[in-house]
Amino acid sequence: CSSLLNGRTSKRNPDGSLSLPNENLSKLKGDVMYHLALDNLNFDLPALYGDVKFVVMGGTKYRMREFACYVAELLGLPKDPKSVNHTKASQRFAMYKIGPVLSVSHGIGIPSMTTVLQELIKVMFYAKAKDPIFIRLGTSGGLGIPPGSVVVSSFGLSGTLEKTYELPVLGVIRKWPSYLDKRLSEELVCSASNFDEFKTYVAGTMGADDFYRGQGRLDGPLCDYSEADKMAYLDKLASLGVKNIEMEANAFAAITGEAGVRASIACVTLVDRLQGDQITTPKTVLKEWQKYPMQVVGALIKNYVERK
Ligand code: R2B
Ligand code: URA
Repeated sequence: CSSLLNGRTSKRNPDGSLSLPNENLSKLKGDVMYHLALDNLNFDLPALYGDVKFVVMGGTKYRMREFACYVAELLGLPKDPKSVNHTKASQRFAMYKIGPVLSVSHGIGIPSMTTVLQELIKVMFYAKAKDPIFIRLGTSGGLGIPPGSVVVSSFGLSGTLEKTYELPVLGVIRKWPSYLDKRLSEELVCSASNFDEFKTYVAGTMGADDFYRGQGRLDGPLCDYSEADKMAYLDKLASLGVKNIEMEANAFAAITGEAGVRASIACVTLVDRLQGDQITTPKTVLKEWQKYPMQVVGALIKNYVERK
C-alpha cells in the first residue's frame, strides 16, 4: 500500500497548519478550551502540541489510556511517564500524549464528542500542528456482519437517513455533509490487512442520537414500534450502504470536514443488530475485540513514524 498521509485541503496554510475560518478567534485576547483545561495564554500550545500528527479519539478514558500505552509500546517510546492526563484539571475527559499522537476520550454521543472535538481542533490550530489527522476509535452495532468485525466509515448517516449532521443554530436547523477522507480510509484498510483475526469493511456508519429507540432497539425501557418495524428500518439502513451504528459518526465527519482536517473512523462491532439488540458477549471477549481498531490505527501510525 502506498503512503497517502500527506494530502491537503484548501483549509490549511501552505505549511499544513490549520487556517480556521472563524474571524472572531483573532479578536480574542486569549482563548480558553474549557473542557480540556487548556488555554493559549497560560500554555505554550506550539511547544506542547506542535508536533502532533494524529489526534485519536474514543469514548472512554480507560480505552484511550490503553491506546496511549499501546502506541508507546508500538513506537518504542516510554509509556506516558507519569501517566499524565493532560486534561485532568477539567475532570471531564482524559488526554494522553505519546510522541506525535494525542489519545483523547470524548464520552458518549454527539454533544459530548463535538465539544471535545472542536476544542481539540482549536488546540491544533493554536499549536500550528502540521496536517493533523483525526481518527475516532469506537464500538458499534453491526448490520449483517460478524460481531468482532472492524468497520472503517466512508460516510456518517443521520438518524433521518441523510448523509448529514444536523444542528439547531440560532433557532434554525442547519445541516452539513458528513463524508470522511477516502484516502485515509483506504490507508486504514491497508493497515487492517496486516491482521487475520478480524474482517474489515468500508461502509457507511449511522450516528444515532440515542442507544435504544434511536438505534431501533426493542429492549429499552420505552418502545412504541414492532419487531417488523425495527427490521424494516435496519434493512433500509443496510440498503443505503450502512454496516454499523454508533453515536457520533455523522457529526465527527461533518465537523472535521468543515474544519479542513482529514479524518476517519474505525469501529469494532459488538453485536449483529439483525440478530438481536443485547450485547451478551463476555466482557473479556469484548475487551479483546476493542483492541482491533486500535491495532489498525496503531499500524497506520507506526507506518507514518517509520517513513518520516
Ligand atoms: C458507541 O458506543 C457508545 C454507546 O455504548 C457510543 O459512544 C458509541 O458511539
Ligand atoms: N455502541 C452503539 O452505539 N451501539 C451498539 O449497538 C453497540 C455499541
